[in-house]
Amino acid sequence: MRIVAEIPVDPRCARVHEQGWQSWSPSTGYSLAQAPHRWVAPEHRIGNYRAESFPAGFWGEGLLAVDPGDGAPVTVVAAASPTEAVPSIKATYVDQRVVVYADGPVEVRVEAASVPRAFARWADDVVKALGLGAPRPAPTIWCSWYQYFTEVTESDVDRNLALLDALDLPVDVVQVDDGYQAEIGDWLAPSGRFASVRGVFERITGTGRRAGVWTAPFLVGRRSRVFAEHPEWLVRAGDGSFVSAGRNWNQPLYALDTTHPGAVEHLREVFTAFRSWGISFHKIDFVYAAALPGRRYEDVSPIEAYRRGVELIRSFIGDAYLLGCGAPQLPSIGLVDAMRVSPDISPEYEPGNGDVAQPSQRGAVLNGVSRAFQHGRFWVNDPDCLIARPEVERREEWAGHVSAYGGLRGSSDGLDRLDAWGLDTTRRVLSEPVPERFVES
Ligand code: 9PG
Repeated sequence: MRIVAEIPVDPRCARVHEQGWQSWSPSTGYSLAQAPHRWVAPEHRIGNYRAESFPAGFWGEGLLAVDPGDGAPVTVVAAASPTEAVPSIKATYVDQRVVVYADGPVEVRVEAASVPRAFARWADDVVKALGLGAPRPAPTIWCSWYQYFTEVTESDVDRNLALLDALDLPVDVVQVDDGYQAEIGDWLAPSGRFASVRGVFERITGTGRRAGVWTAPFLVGRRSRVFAEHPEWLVRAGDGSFVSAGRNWNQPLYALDTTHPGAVEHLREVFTAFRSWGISFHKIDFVYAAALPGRRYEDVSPIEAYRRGVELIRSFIGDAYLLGCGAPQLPSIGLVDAMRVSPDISPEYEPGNGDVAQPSQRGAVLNGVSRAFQHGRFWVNDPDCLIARPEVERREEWAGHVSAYGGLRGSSDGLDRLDAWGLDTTRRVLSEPVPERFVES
């Protein structure tokens, strides 16, 4: 790491704003006295953070800002080529100064503006440099995850499909989340709760709504057929072992090598099948896996491997709408229509183990606010779905957040679980016009 800035500050009022690596990584501002959010359980590190350890101080992935707190301008330190390389940026307080270090090329900008506006101005310049057009407006969605989780059944989807019509809710896309598939990696084979994968999507489109599907296209679970039959498609460490992509669903996870011709054909097979079934919305999740460091078939950087993987999917899905989740933020610029900018919402306000990268309203709100500047510039922001059923703690606050920071708006309650307030609020949040931007530059 080399020093890239030394900023005189008022230690009582100064704030450092960190931006994390991927959708679920904590992103927010801190006073110098605060301890930044870090993982609590080591098994959540790979799935939520990039750094292997955090030395004392502040740590942003490709983006960090310092507000000196004395009225002097804000300093933004940002990746010089955010779609090619994302340096880690560290900041520590020493003797009336914040010293900023980076391990790769960064741009240091001084802006007489609030931190959100300073970030927005940087984002405007990135958009201009890359020649990006305005993002496509998002459809409204109903998502199965936050009511049924991995236990979703075919009849859960059918029942909610019927209720959408009965209640006349303004939902464009019915998005089936995790649980329809046989295994992580085996996307075209049904789980025991579905007669087939194809059937449910054809029934959705048969009602006149659009069908959406969840995948974790770059993850391969230890129990999957893909793992058993094609270990050569996985990213490896220097010693030849499989690189870990974390642990979830009670099994170890590995990363698909997006540069391997066999893996490319596998992705083609999966996504062209989805396309032939009329699926026009894709939530691609846990995609950080394609950007893990390791040995690949072709010798490309992890970010290059990630971008190739997403570009491949894009090339297979026609003009379907593409939502990134668990996605490295800066490396995704220009690749997705919408982006999850937060960890998962949960009926509980506080995260179970104190780690705000884990499901909670507190963590989802922190990220949704701190990444508001991205909306309308890099993509449409997805702050995660509205959940409005009575058991949701502080549900009025969550609905207020989705209303204020929702670019993509979704509902994820069993519609028969909503009371009058929940139903009215769902209808309202899904019907509101979405602002073009949340932060002006
Ligand atoms: C499906 C879910 C939903 C949800 C996604 C994502 O750290 N973790 O182990 C971890 C697990 C799941 C998770 C996020 C983090 O949720 O955000 O909307 O699609 O997968 O499994």
